[in-house]
Amino acid sequence: MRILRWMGCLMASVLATAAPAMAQGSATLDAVKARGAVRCGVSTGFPGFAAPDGRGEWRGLDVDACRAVAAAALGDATKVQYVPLTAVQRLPSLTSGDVDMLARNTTWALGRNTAQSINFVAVNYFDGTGFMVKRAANITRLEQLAGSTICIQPGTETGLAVQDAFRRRNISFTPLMIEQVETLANTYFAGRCDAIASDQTQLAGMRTRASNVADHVILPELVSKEPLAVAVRYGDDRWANIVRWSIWAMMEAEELGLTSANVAAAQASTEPAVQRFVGRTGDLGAGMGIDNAWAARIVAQVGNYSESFERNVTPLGIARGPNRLWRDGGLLIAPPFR
Ligand SMILES: N[C@@H](CCC(=O)N[C@@H](CS)C(=O)NCC(=O)O)C(=O)O
Repeated sequence: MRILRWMGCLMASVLATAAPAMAQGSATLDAVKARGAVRCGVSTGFPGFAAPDGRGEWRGLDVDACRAVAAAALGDATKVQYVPLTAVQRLPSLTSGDVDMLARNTTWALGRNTAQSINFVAVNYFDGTGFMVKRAANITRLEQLAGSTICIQPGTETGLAVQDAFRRRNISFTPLMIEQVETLANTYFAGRCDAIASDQTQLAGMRTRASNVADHVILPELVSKEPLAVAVRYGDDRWANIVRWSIWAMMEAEELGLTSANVAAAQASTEPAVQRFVGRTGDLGAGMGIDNAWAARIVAQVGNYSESFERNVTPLGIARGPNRLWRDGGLLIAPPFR
């Protein structure tokens, strides 16, 4: 009996090693290659995550997720068509096939996953719902917002988080729902709502557009967890792999000490994990239907997670906090690259 089990085991491993690492087919990858660009759904613009800079170039942490996928799939991080989407538009745009991926400060939530036929592939930022108020209103605690009017964008998880938080405290509020983010911010700046509720990063991003930043306070309290994740539509697992491992590659690079400045020299590294990552050994790209230099290219062209964070999020005055690597006590973890 034991011999039989042992033989079964041996056969399974022989079969496993006999199977070649095949180039896998992906309809989305084929379409991306034919088009010569990744169509990436992003927000209509808030600094830090996705917004055009003074020269019209898209910048931000989410933009870097799009660029990483373009570097991996097409060899060039600039080969991205950015598709700005409001909160209401984003999920239908992904399901309908208008975009290949969504990197738009979108909370990974069960209902969205199942009801909208989309798969979240990796969290690229751990956020939470917060509130911004006028400094002059002297509000420091959520309870002081009882009976207030709160500006919220429809099509977001924010409304649900605020409802739960107020119900839990037995206080009420009047929501003022506005779809266009610029109008939303301006409505708050003009004093037509007492507070604006959103993910904390977005509040910080909006505040940079205030005529006087110091007039606005972001309350320290967060009322929900909002793991912001990159998503693809159902039905193309191989594309999902390219997208998720591209995002994780930026985290893995940080863990391995690889940066845009040193990744080329890392080709000479004797460290086995680095050799695998840069594609000198192993065959990690082949299983996704791409070449083995994909991860090194992401780091060379986009940078590691920490470089992206410092370039995009640090200027908003936000610390790494939970978005540190797991080894530094944070929540970011890339599964092993092997
Ligand atoms: N993470 C939350 C909120 C995300 C969200 O869409 N927030 C709005 C509030 S400001 C936003 O980013 N708008 C930017 C835009 O519409 O371009 C979600 O996934 O529902």
